Amino acid sequence: MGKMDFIGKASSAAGGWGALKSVGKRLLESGAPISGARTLLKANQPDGFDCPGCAWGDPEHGSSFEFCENGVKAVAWEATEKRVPPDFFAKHTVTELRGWSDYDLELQGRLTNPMRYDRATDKYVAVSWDEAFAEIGSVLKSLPDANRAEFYTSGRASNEAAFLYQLMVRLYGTNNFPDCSNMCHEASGVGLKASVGVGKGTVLLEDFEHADAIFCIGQNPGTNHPRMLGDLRRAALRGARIVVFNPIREKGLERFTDPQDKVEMITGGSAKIATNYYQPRQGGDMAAVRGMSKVIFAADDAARAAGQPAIIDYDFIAVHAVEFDAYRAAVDATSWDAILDQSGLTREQIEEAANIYMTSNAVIATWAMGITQHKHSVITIREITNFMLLRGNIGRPGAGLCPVRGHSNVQGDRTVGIDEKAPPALLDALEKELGVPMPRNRGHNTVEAISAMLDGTAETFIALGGNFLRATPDSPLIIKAFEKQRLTVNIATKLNHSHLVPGQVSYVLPCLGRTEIDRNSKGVSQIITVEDSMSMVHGSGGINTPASPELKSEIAIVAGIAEATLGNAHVNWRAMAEDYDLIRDMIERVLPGFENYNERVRVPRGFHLRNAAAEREWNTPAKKATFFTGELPAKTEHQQALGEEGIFVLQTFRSHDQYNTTIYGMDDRYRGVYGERQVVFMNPKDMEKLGAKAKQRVDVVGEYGDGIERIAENFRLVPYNIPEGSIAGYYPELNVLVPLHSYGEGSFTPTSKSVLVSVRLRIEADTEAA
Ligand SMILES: Nc1nc2c(c(=O)[nH]1)N[C@H]1C(S)=C(S)[C@@H](COP(=O)(O)OP(=O)(O)OC[C@H]3O[C@@H](n4cnc5c(=O)[nH]c(N)nc54)[C@H](O)[C@@H]3O)O[C@H]1N2
Ligand SMILES: Nc1nc2c(c(=O)[nH]1)N[C@H]1C(S)=C(S)[C@@H](COP(=O)(O)OP(=O)(O)OC[C@H]3O[C@@H](n4cnc5c(=O)[nH]c(N)nc54)[C@H](O)[C@@H]3O)O[C@H]1N2
Ligand SMILES: [Mo]
Repeated sequence: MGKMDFIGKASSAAGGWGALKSVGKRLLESGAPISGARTLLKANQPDGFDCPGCAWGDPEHGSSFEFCENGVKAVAWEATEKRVPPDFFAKHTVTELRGWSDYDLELQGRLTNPMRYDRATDKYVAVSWDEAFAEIGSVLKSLPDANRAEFYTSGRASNEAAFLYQLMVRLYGTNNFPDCSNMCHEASGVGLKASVGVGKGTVLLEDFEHADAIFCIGQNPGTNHPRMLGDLRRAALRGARIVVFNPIREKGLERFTDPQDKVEMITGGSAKIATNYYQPRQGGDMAAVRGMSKVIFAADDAARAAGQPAIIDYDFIAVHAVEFDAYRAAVDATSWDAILDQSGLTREQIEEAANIYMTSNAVIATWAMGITQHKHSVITIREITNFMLLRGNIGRPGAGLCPVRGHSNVQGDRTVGIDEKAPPALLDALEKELGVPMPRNRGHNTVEAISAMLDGTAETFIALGGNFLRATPDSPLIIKAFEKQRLTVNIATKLNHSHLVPGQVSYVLPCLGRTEIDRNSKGVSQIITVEDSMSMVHGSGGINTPASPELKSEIAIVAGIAEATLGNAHVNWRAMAEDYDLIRDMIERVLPGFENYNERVRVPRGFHLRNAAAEREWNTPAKKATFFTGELPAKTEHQQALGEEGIFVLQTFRSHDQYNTTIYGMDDRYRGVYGERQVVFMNPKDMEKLGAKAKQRVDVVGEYGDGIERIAENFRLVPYNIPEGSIAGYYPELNVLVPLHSYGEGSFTPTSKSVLVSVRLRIEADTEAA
């Protein structure tokens, strides 16, 4: 402890030896030192498995293993040799385990047997799969209304598992599909659909080789998409401008040592990533982008007045877009005062960034949670799209929109039907395929599911992966919601807190992970498929022996529940679980773009799912790319915080040693924090105002103003290069402060990046000396 990184001391580059050291350490801790290394060589290879880490694309050329520190951790964490057998549960009551940390629970290793909660002893007890399926089926059959059950999905589920799951749930009679995407890129889907007609990114990985500028807005790829750093680095080295917007100076975006580059590793060299780094206020991106558009309009006016070529691509706009004049009017009506106050940037900075955009032929815009987890995220994404439309930067080489997805198959899960908004075309196709009506009403998203679980209108919760209890806002409320359920079922690889707040009946059903060989009853191994952020669909087959002979694949588990609940009248569930080709055949029949699915996933790298917007075909109501023409938010939370004494806007983000609620370790190397997670990053000027010293212990108190007391106790202040009035700390520890009913307009995504709080100093005795 104590190796804190203070302002201005961005000591070394991201990646490099630190990354290698960290990998070795995590491999050892995860209990996977030998088989782990072998397993790694097969990650993201044509004949191996898809890395269960992030959703960044795989390179077309070069078959050599792309080293990724955090991919290694994800693989090693799954390929551990540690086990959580029935014996483990015999030794610990659920009440006791609830006192364990997220880290300690998952560290115990892989679940091995289906387990049922026994209320009398407060312990999980092993059961047979048949008993589990039968009881789950009988509870589901007994519900008076299918809409009283919630079916959660986390984004690791394969296309096949997710498709079969939505088939079961819709045949059962509901569209209640809360999913991790609701907390993640929902706003990107909603915003892009309205603007360009497709809720996905329009670029291919190859486009990063041709872009002249890459605007990287609100994301931390050094930690969360390390393979993206390789692409950014290659772009930077060939002279492309990398323009970063992030309130925090993230080391991974500043310099990167490529662990693949021997010379760099030996000489201690590194490449600069960001050519321009802007630190806007929290939630101030829409204003920053609108400011750039304002500069572009002015420059375009001036150029044309002087008889020079236009800067705006009027030909593109005339053919492909609507609402351009109204957008121009909206930008004209937005004052520089509003732009500068909301963005927190100077006019010179905005002009400089706009100049890079104007002088670049091909531009890519990427973004992630720094954009999506705000109240105004949908319109911010639409504003980014406006900005890109101005020079026709969609649908040509080296240019386009790139929401960088989180979970490795979250995009695929949506494609194959995990969607509470029940896409009519999919429902029509399913009805045609099965000859039975599908539910047409809108189902519950994550926030609505929690509300229904709390108010008693939902009484069963089933999760295909994930850690719903820890990933969602207002942690104490979620515990109440779980306790009220008649049935809770978690399909999982590792033990987590969602398993430890059982409903009246509760099951934990252990499944195979991506890294493991998945054999059917005849011993024939099966592959699954996934879709990455660039809409590439490819096959994935595990190479490790399963963690326990009792494990079933997610597909087999879904099929087991489905058969027990619905019988085989419309779907032969068992046949599907025996042969995943049959599932793919059905996907091919009901979804466009999957022609010759079984053939095409068996070629290296798979195939690209057609993206209409990338081909300049606009599936919006106007059949054109549609400019958003509204105003800036009246006031962001950051502006509100700056206007009120003692109020801060808190963002909850990821450390370098975690995968969402999975905690690999206690370090956050790039931010200079070691050995602890209960920290809050704060500007030194704010610390001074508070009268706080470095390492001072504080409580963070929710100031949402709905009368609910929210408090995160005993965190340590870390002075950091972050805008005044803004603080940051780690999820899920700080989820106690995120209000369930504060969510994005039009997206329902909890506002995990703009939570109003105050900070109380704890008594001096608590403050350790440096
Ligand atoms: N190793 C690892 N990889 C992961 C994950 C993981 O936990 N660990 N999670 C996966 C998942 S599900 C996801 S969704 C992605 C998440 O990937 P990211 O979106 O990179 O995740 P966060 O850690 O939430 O980082 C948010 C970044 O946005 C910045 N930010 C916050 N607010 C604002 C704002 O208002 N404006 C701007 N411009 N920036 C802002 C923060 O400073 C931070 O750098 O990563 C995926 N990959
Ligand atoms: N405050 C705050 N809250 C957030 C966020 C934030 O930035 N701030 N980010 C949000 C985002 S972007 C997301 S995506 C969600 C994530 O929410 P989730 O996807 O629900 O959470 P994870 O932590 O990824 O889930 C971890 C668990 O998944 C299980 N698991 C791992 N691999 C597999 C597998 O192959 N199959 C199955 N069946 N189970 C598996 C393990 O049991 C593990 O404990 O959290 C959201 N919550
Ligand atoms: Mo995510």
